[in-house]
Amino acid sequence: MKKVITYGTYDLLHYGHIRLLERAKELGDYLIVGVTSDDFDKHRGKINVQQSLMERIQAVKNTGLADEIIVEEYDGQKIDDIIKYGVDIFTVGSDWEGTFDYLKDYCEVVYLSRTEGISSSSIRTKNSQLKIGLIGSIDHTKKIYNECKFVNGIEIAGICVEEDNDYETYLGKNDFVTSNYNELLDRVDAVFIINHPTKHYNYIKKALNKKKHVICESPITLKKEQLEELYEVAEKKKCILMEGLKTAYSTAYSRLLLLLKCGIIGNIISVEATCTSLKNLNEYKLSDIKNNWNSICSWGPTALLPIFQILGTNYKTKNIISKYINKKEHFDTFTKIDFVYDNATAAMKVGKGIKSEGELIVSGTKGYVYVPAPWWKTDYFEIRYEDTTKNQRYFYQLDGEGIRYELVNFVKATKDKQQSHIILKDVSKAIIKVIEDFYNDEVTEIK
Ligand code: C2G
Repeated sequence: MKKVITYGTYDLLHYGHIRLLERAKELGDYLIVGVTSDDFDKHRGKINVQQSLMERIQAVKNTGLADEIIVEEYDGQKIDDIIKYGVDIFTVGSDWEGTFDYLKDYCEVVYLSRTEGISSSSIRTKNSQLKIGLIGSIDHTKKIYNECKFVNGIEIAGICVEEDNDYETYLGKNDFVTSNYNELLDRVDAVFIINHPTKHYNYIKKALNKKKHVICESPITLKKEQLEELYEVAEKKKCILMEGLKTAYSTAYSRLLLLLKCGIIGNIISVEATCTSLKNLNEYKLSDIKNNWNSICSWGPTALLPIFQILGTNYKTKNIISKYINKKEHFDTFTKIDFVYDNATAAMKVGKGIKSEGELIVSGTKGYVYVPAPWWKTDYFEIRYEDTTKNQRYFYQLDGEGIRYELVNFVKATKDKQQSHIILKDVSKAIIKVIEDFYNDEVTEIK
């Protein structure tokens, strides 16, 4: 009996896939189809897959062409499978021509011509093309602008610039650039707001009232009451209002949260998060300070995220300590906040103009988690124990600092018409409450 094996994601199974499976089947007597696991696809940079592994397996099953279906989970598995299943022929579409020649040491390799004019990407793009507008400074919008190119189903329909000389960065391509926010809103289904936090509330409200979905760089507002109001408007207008906090969407960080929930380090006693960046703040003039993000807005939401997601939002007391560059403008160069919970404690340190080790440490009764700097865009963490032979290291692919996954989540939320569950409203509200208290001067100042 001649055994044939082929692999694929088979997302939104289409005629191109079916033709390939038919021809693969004809090469022998028994066809094994390897369907890629969700993690493996993420690992190899396929982040736009819309169907779950089970849905994709079912679709392959429904073709009636596969005699056996297996799951592909790791690099190099093809060699293992060929040996394990006694495979005679490995086959795949011609888009992979040459890539799998190394398998010739184990079996025959056949590249079948790919069916032109159809692909999962084109179906995904056709299904939903979310027209998004970007608003904010060049530094901030440029990153999002670049990452949008990697996400299916999203298209930049315009950019709202704040400074006249920012035009040039975007013009010259097919970009629509304006300094008029209303003009931008009229062209889009959704906006990504990345301008100064003091402007967020008005910009979000305007967008939601025009029934546009919103993703806004954290902090969404500077007052808890305003955030609650915006959530209500979003609900009334049936729009998505999503927190733009890229760390929350990264695979390593979200897997870490799950492991902690499983009790991998026992009861959690302490969470410590530090985020800093160094800029020569002596150069800041007052006008710069007004336009710039202070430490608490730049880094506060990120540093507070693991505290509230791990320990919850019901802390008993907190103590904010800040060092200012300009107290009147609330421009802190460094802020440290200690939280006391019933059974735990937490601390965050944020700074612009001071530098510290940007690590995340979670301590528990059985062991601790160590996420090395910069923890907010990590692809790696360690679970460490007294008995070091039990230590475990975890690696996950991180593309585009997490922005790419954030955008995928946003597109999905707008398509499903369901707010993303990654950052719960309670967590967002707790973050804003801390920032509001900072602005209300509930702060111990150090000179
Ligand atoms: N295919 C095709 N014609 C198309 C689209 C896809 O012949 N228009 C083939 C691909 O060449 C592949 C199979 O259908 O052999 C599955 O395609 P995908 O789901 O896109 O999977 P892919 O990313 O190509 O994974 O380990 C995974 C494999 O390497 C292939």
